[in-house]
Amino acid sequence: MGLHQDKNEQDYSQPIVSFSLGLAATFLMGGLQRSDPVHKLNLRHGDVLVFGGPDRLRYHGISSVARPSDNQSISARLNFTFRRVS
Ligand SMILES: O=C(O)CCC(=O)C(=O)O
Ligand SMILES: [Mn+2]
Repeated sequence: MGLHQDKNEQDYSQPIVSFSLGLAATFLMGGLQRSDPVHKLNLRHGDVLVFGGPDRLRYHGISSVARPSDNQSISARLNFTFRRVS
Protein backbone atom coordinates (compact mmCIF):
# COMPACT_ATOMS: atom_id res chain seq x y z
CA MET A 1 0.00 0.00 0.00
CA GLY A 2 1.71 3.14 -1.20
CA LEU A 3 1.77 6.55 0.42
CA HIS A 4 -1.76 7.92 0.77
CA GLN A 5 -3.98 10.08 2.96
CA ASP A 6 -7.11 8.71 4.60
CA LYS A 7 -9.46 11.36 3.34
CA ASN A 8 -12.59 9.56 2.16
CA GLU A 9 -14.21 10.11 5.56
CA GLN A 10 -16.43 13.15 6.08
CA ASP A 11 -15.27 13.84 9.62
CA TYR A 12 -11.55 14.44 10.10
CA SER A 13 -12.06 15.38 13.77
CA GLN A 14 -12.00 11.68 14.66
CA PRO A 15 -8.68 9.81 14.67
CA ILE A 16 -7.69 6.82 12.60
CA VAL A 17 -6.97 3.80 14.82
CA SER A 18 -4.97 1.01 13.23
CA PHE A 19 -4.19 -2.43 14.70
CA SER A 20 -1.42 -4.59 13.27
CA LEU A 21 -1.43 -8.35 13.69
CA GLY A 22 0.80 -11.09 12.37
CA LEU A 23 3.96 -10.44 10.40
CA ALA A 24 5.89 -7.23 11.00
CA ALA A 25 5.77 -4.47 8.41
CA THR A 26 7.61 -1.29 7.61
CA PHE A 27 5.21 1.62 7.96
CA LEU A 28 5.98 4.98 6.39
CA MET A 29 4.71 8.08 8.15
CA GLY A 30 5.07 11.22 6.09
CA GLY A 31 3.85 14.76 6.36
CA LEU A 32 0.88 16.66 5.01
CA GLN A 33 2.43 16.89 1.52
CA ARG A 34 3.26 13.78 -0.48
CA SER A 35 6.78 15.11 -1.04
CA ASP A 36 7.52 15.53 2.71
CA PRO A 37 10.17 13.24 4.24
CA VAL A 38 8.94 9.96 5.69
CA HIS A 39 9.83 8.23 8.94
CA LYS A 40 10.02 4.44 8.95
CA LEU A 41 8.34 2.55 11.77
CA ASN A 42 8.58 -1.19 12.29
CA LEU A 43 5.04 -2.32 13.11
CA ARG A 44 4.90 -5.61 14.93
CA HIS A 45 2.17 -7.95 16.09
CA GLY A 46 -0.08 -6.12 18.54
CA ASP A 47 1.02 -2.60 17.70
CA VAL A 48 -1.64 0.09 17.61
CA LEU A 49 -1.25 3.36 15.73
CA VAL A 50 -3.50 6.32 16.39
CA PHE A 51 -3.29 9.38 14.22
CA GLY A 52 -5.56 12.28 14.83
CA GLY A 53 -5.64 16.02 15.34
CA PRO A 54 -2.93 17.77 13.31
CA ASP A 55 -1.59 14.34 12.24
CA ARG A 56 -4.91 13.04 10.92
CA LEU A 57 -4.12 13.75 7.27
CA ARG A 58 -0.49 12.74 7.19
CA TYR A 59 0.56 10.67 4.22
CA HIS A 60 1.32 7.10 5.24
CA GLY A 61 1.65 3.62 3.83
CA ILE A 62 3.28 0.21 4.06
CA SER A 63 6.54 -0.27 2.17
CA SER A 64 7.19 -3.93 2.97
CA VAL A 65 6.03 -6.90 5.02
CA ALA A 66 8.55 -9.19 6.72
CA ARG A 67 9.03 -12.73 5.48
CA PRO A 68 7.86 -15.38 7.93
CA SER A 69 10.75 -17.06 9.69
CA ASP A 70 10.98 -20.86 9.74
CA ASN A 71 9.90 -21.14 13.38
CA GLN A 72 7.00 -18.71 13.02
CA SER A 73 3.48 -20.11 12.80
CA ILE A 74 2.08 -16.85 11.40
CA SER A 75 2.47 -16.39 7.66
CA ALA A 76 0.44 -13.27 6.98
CA ARG A 77 -0.15 -9.75 8.18
CA LEU A 78 -3.57 -8.42 9.13
CA ASN A 79 -4.42 -4.77 9.62
CA PHE A 80 -7.64 -3.50 11.13
CA THR A 81 -8.17 0.20 10.57
CA PHE A 82 -11.04 1.95 12.34
CA ARG A 83 -12.31 5.26 11.07
CA ARG A 84 -15.40 7.35 11.52
CA VAL A 85 -16.88 7.83 8.09
CA SER A 86 -19.79 10.18 8.76
O1 LIG B 1 -1.75 -1.65 6.80
C1 LIG B 1 -1.54 -0.62 7.45
O2 LIG B 1 -0.90 -0.59 8.51
C2 LIG B 1 -2.10 0.70 6.94
C3 LIG B 1 -3.50 0.59 6.42
C4 LIG B 1 -4.00 1.91 5.92
O3 LIG B 1 -3.31 2.88 5.86
C5 LIG B 1 -5.38 2.02 5.48
O4 LIG B 1 -6.13 1.02 5.50
O5 LIG B 1 -5.80 3.12 5.09
MN1 LIG C 1 -4.45 4.70 5.39
